[in-house]
Amino acid sequence: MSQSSVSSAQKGATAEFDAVIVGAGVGGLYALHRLRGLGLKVIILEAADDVGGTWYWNRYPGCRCDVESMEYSYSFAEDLQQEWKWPERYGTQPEILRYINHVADRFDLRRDIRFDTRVLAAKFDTENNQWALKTDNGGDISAQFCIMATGNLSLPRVPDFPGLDDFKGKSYHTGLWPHEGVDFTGQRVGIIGTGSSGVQSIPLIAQQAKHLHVFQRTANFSLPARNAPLDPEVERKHKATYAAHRLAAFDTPFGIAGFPPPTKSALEASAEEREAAYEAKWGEGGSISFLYAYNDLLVNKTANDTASEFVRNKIRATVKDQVVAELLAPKDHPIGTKRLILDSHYYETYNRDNVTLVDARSAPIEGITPNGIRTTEAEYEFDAIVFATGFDAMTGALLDIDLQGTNGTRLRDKWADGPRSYLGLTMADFPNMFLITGPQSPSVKAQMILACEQHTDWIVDCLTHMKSARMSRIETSQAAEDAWVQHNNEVADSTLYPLANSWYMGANIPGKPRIFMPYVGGFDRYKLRCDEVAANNYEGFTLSSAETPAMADA
Ligand code: N01
Repeated sequence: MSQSSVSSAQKGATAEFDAVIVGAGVGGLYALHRLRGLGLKVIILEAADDVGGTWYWNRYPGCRCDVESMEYSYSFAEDLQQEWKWPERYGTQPEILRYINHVADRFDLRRDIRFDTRVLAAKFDTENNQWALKTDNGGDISAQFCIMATGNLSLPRVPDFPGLDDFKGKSYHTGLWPHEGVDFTGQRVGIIGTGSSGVQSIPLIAQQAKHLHVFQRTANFSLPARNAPLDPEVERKHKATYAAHRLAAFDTPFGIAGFPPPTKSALEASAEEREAAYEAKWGEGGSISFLYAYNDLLVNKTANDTASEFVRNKIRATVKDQVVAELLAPKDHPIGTKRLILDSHYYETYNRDNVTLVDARSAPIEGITPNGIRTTEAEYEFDAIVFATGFDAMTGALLDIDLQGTNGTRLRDKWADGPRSYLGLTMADFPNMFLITGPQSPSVKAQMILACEQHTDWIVDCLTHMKSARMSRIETSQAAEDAWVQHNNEVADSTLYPLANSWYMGANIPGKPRIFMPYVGGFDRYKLRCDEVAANNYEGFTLSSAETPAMADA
């Protein structure tokens, strides 16, 4: 059911707006709220039939956020954060979606969202300084500004296995989970993938299925989340200083306050000290906490080895079958260089009689058969297959839309060798277009909601400045973009991150250019740079009044 409140008269004709936002996830919703506050005529175009973005689509069993619920929420409205009650330390998908729906209603956002509308293409009309967007439901949109809030992990991907369409049972992708849920009771289930989605869903699917085969190509590091009901006293204390805590979060490397950066190298500590420190972090739960045990875990391989081996030993101690334990113990990448997973009883699940780990590294999956999955060594029969195979991350959703800027520049050509942006916010040849948490911004390496807020706030300040200066067009210089891309790469190369075949590197998509995509110099440093750019009269940008008048007064 479409919940679009945009009048049907606008469908089929070109509707004109000051700004169009693509995507009604946490980024797009906040952008709508803020741009409306500027008095602009704004619309969101959203492919789904409701709000929520990633939290709308990912409804697999066990789906929950790996950032604590008191942090993973909007900071912009004190009343909202004081009133909302999170039941658990880490929010479940249904709870987070309920929160996002509440925000949409509370700020009356739905009336400016056109649901069931996928953007197919957007082209910049240089003469009129307008973005012209084509959608799949017949209605075209034109707007002076275009804000891409399309998400970083929003284009699900099933590998191109031969025989995919031949499978006679049911198949599911974790990122496109049926709304009514799936009951695996009594079924033979195969799951492919052991990233965050696989690791979260495997323990719950195992509780239902008659038998679960897990196809693991690469073992991943996972820490216990230590999820629990939110302690009322913790909540009370947090809320007593919520506003100050949020402000402080903007000045931290991950956009989360309360984790003082470590000052000591792992190599300065004795083996006993290190063991005690890791043990304490293991007991605490949380990935930042663990990786903050020492200051060099993400930059020094020898230091990292000590933390990696600690977790491998935990896996060996948890999983009874030592052959299985050794397969589950990651050895191909330093801990933290792939997204560090938080789980609830993941490794323990392999002690169940109805769970079998299949090593899809030594015997790769050759294809899907009518009855199941065939590897180079064996055939397996299933009633259902779950693809926990991830996303075309960071760039996929943007490249899925045929974006065309000035001089006929297509994004697909511009990014053929990897993404290029200025601050992950804008791109040369794409005037008046802004990215929310685009590649080469902290995005997935920060608390995502805060990252969305920071980008939107910057854009709103920029548009306010343009309005007062009676400017109608902003474009990024090629030199500024080149310098930022180079800086992004240099920062990544000073860390261990590029050592992992991660989706941060585009490594999960065959043929995708290998470039480390998120900015890992720290959210705090990044925000300072964005603020500096604005304070230096929008350094790296050209602002002009071009052929059209500046934005109309509200
Ligand atoms: O996807 P992934 P995800 N044959 O890309 C395997 C966020 N998230 O959906 O590593 C066999 O991590 C692939 O194997 P390999 C979070 O940022 C957050 O799990 O490429 N296997 C891998 O094991 C996360 O990092 C939360 O060798 C194949 C798996 O599929 C990101 O989303 C929850 C294969 C894909 O793992 C993505 O997580 C969920 C093949 N041909 C997600 N192709 C929380 O907040 C792929 N694989 C907790």
